[in-house]
Amino acid sequence: MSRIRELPKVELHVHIEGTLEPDLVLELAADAGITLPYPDADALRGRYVFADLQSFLDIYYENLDVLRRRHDFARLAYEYAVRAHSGGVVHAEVFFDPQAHRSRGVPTADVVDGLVDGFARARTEFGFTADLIACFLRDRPAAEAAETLDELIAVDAPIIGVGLDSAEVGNPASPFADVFTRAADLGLRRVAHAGEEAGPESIRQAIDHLGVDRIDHGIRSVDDPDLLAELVATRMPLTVCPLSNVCLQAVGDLASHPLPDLLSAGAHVTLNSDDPAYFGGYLDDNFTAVAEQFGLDDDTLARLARNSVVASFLPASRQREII
Ligand code: ES4
Ligand code: ZN
Repeated sequence: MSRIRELPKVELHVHIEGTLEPDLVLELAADAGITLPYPDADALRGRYVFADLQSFLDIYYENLDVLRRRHDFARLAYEYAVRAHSGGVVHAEVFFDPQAHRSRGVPTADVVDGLVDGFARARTEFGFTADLIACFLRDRPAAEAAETLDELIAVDAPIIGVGLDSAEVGNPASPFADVFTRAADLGLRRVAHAGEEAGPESIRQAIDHLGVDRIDHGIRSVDDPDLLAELVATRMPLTVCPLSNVCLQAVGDLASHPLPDLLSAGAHVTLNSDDPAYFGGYLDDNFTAVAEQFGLDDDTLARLARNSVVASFLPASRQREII
C-alpha cells in the first residue's frame, strides 16, 4: 500500500537500542575488535525467536555490548532516522535506556551526545526531527532510577520526558512514583509501558501512581471494560506495537490482536514499531501488516497517522504543519 508511506507519521514508541540491526552489530564489533559468538548477521538473526518479553530482553541487552563510543550512538540514531523517514516518519519521540549503558561503563553524556549528533545530522540532511525520552528500567531498584535522573540533569541531557520499560510482570510501577513526580516538577513528560504482558491493573498503576501522559502498549485494557471506557473518555493515547506483540507472543497471532476492539471502542490508538530491528519491521511495516490483516480503509489509516501527531509532545504549531 503505497499510500501508507506517504502519510506523514510520528513515531511515539521506539527504543533506539531496538533499532540496532544485525549488520550494524557485526560492523561495530569488527571496528571495536569484539569477538562475537556467531559468525555473521544471519546467524544472529536466527536467534531472534522469542517466547516472551524476557527472552527478547536477554538478547537485546547482550547486543548492546557493541555500543561503546559516542560515535556508535550517533550512527545508531542516524540509521534509524534514515529508515524511519523512508517510511514516512517525519518526527520521532525516541526512548533510550541510560542504565543499560551506564552499568556497562558507558557514560550517559556519551550516549546522549551521540544520539543528539546522529539526529542533528538527520535533521540537516532530510528534515527529520527527534526528541529524546529517557526510560528507567523497572526491573532495577527505584533508587537507581532516581540516580539516573540526577545524572541526566547533571549532564544537561535535552530530554523531553521519562518513561518506564523492561520486564513488566512482577515489577509494578508504584515504587517509581517519587522519581516520576520529580520529573514532572522539572517540566518533563511522563510515559510508561503498561498492559503489554501484565494485565489492566498495571495500566491503572501507571495512571494513578506515575501520572502518565501516554500508555505504552496498553493492549490489555481490552480485558477491563471500565478501564477502557476511562481511557477513551480521557483521550489517553496508547502507543500500540502490533508486530512487537506478535513476536513476543503477547498475542497468539496478528489476527487475534485487539487493535480492532481498541479502534471500535474509540481509544486514542497510535501505531509504533517498538524494537524494529528485532520484530520484523519499521513503522510503515506495522501499518501495512494491520492494514492487510484487518482490511483497514484509507480513512482509518489516515486517522491512525493523525492520532500519532496529536498524541505527540510537539507544539501545536508543528502538529498543524504536519497534518
Ligand atoms: C521493550 Cl518490547 C519492550 N518492552 C519493555 N521494555 C522494552 N525495552 C525494549 N523493548
Ligand atoms: Zn517498548
